[in-house]
Amino acid sequence: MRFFPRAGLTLLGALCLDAHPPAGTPSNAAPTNDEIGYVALLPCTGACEASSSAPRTANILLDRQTGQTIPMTADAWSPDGMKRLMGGVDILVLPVLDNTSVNLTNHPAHYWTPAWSPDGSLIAFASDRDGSRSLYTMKADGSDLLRLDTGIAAVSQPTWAPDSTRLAFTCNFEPQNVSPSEICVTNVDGSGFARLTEGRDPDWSPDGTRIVFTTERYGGSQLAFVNPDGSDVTRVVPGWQAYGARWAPDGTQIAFVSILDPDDFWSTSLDIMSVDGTFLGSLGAGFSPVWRPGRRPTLRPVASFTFSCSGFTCTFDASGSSDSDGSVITYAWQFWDGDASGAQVTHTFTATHGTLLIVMDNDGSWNASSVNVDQAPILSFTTSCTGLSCTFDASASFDPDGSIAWFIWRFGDSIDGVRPARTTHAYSAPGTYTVTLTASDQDGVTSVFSQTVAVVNVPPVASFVSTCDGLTCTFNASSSIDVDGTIASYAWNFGDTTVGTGVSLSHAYTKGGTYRVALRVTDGSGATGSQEQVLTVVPADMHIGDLDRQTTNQGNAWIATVSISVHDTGHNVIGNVVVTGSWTDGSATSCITNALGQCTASIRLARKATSISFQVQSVLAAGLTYKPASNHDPDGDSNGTSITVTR
Ligand SMILES: [Ca+2]
Ligand SMILES: [Ca+2]
Ligand SMILES: [Ca+2]
Ligand SMILES: [Ca+2]
Repeated sequence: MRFFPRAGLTLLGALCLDAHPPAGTPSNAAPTNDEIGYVALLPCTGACEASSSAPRTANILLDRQTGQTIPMTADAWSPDGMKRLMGGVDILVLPVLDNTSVNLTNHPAHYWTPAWSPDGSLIAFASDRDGSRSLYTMKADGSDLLRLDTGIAAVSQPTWAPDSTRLAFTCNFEPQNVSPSEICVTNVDGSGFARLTEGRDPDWSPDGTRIVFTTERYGGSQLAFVNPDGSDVTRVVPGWQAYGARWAPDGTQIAFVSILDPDDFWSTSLDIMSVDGTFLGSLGAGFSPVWRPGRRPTLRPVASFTFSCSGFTCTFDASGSSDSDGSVITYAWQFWDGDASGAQVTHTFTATHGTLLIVMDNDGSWNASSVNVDQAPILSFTTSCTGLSCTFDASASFDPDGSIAWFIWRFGDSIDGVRPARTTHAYSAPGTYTVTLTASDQDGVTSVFSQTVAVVNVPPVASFVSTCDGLTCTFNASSSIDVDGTIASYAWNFGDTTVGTGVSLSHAYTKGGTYRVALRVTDGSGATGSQEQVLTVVPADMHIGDLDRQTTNQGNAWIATVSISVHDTGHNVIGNVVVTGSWTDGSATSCITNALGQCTASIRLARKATSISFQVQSVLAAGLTYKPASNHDPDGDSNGTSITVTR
């Protein structure tokens, strides 16, 4: 749930509210309250998406006037804004832009919430170096360590009065936070200890009149003010769920963490308000605000650099950076995979190539410039076409400082796709095409390369086979090929003035003979190929399939009868065939076969004749050839050509 609508408020909108420089100062002079560091919650990508409880975080320093952010971690700043403090296993002091730290404590323990006194002389902090979490001060060089509290179970978050004589802090009088925490104060010499009121996380106003803190007395977690003597506790904005308030250096604004969803620790917004509680805007999801103090209205430097790369090694030169009212004193480089300092640096990258230059002038003003020096892939490809089918090979392409992650091929005929370096493509029609190759390296840096390819169709090759059964022939042209496409049509001329279409078909000739059969095939691009073959068509055979004999007595005479069966090549009976034969007495006879392929020849003989033979002389039928050599008799009473009838 969200307690207050954020409609219309954006980061930039909030920045505009105090972006006006004081009268009489240069237009690009840094105003007060312009720099704030915090832990930003970043949109989650990759592995952290698996866990909603742990978003990606980044410690950044935001320039509210320019909107620039640079990576920077600081728990607190020196009063002049030129050094950073960081707690942890020791207290470290670091310059603004590099991480060459000086260890102020050198004692194995935990150190929390260091705070530099406004006069620059002391650093207060909480530590368990003596057991319980106690309040300490030391000089800014780490000497003269002094433990201030006694009898308090736990201490944290010291904050200095502006005159550097007193400290307010969070105190607990029982371990494990059994009782509510309180705001306590003490003089820097350990005297004047007082318990002010229930609360935690105090921050003393720069003018010394008030302390802002977090309290639970109103329900939930809300912000309140209290006077340094413990009087006049008032809510900042009644009902607003928030914690972690920090005064801006000039005391006119307060940064704080708004609780957007009390059930989700990470659902926070880092917001700014004026001291009267007027909401000024949000910096986005985040927490742990730390203002950078000590800013002076001087002109910002200009960050500028050139670079040149050879493979993974790049040389950078920032000597063109400048500061018109002072001088650039620090050059800090932040690479994706390391840091460097100095006006000229050489860096050998291991992978991606994001580079950020931050320059700071003698007043502590900074500016930044970033560039991705990742080099784009260098592309080329060869083309080899067989008719409409082309092979493209971009395997000679390379990335000078990485590797190519993917290729997109555009073949110029509206067919595109992510494909490997070597790919083939079949065009549907001949022509000249512009082939465009796009490639990206592993960091998303892309290149584009195009060249034209002339695609010429290869005509199809016609080929066919034929088989004939008598006058009926079948033709098959499936052996025809088109190497770069497909055959669209088959046209036949059978050589007897008739034509046909189709890859395979049959045709019945009306008579035997020699015919010139022509096939013409056409591919999808209209190119043709032809083949002609001479075809000899032979009518089907016929032969005698059986001779049978029969005798009939007629007084002193008898009748010899021969039954004749005529078959074709396939041993099918054939009707309407004229069979002519001769008897051994010299007489001739003929008959015409019926639908069963049979006819009979008879002769009347005197009784004294004991036998007579019949011999087939000719067999005649339209379109069929008599083939005597095929004559046969299945029951063996003849040789198929002649038969003897015995009385
Ligand atoms: Ca300057
Ligand atoms: Ca690259
Ligand atoms: Ca073709
Ligand atoms: Ca027979």
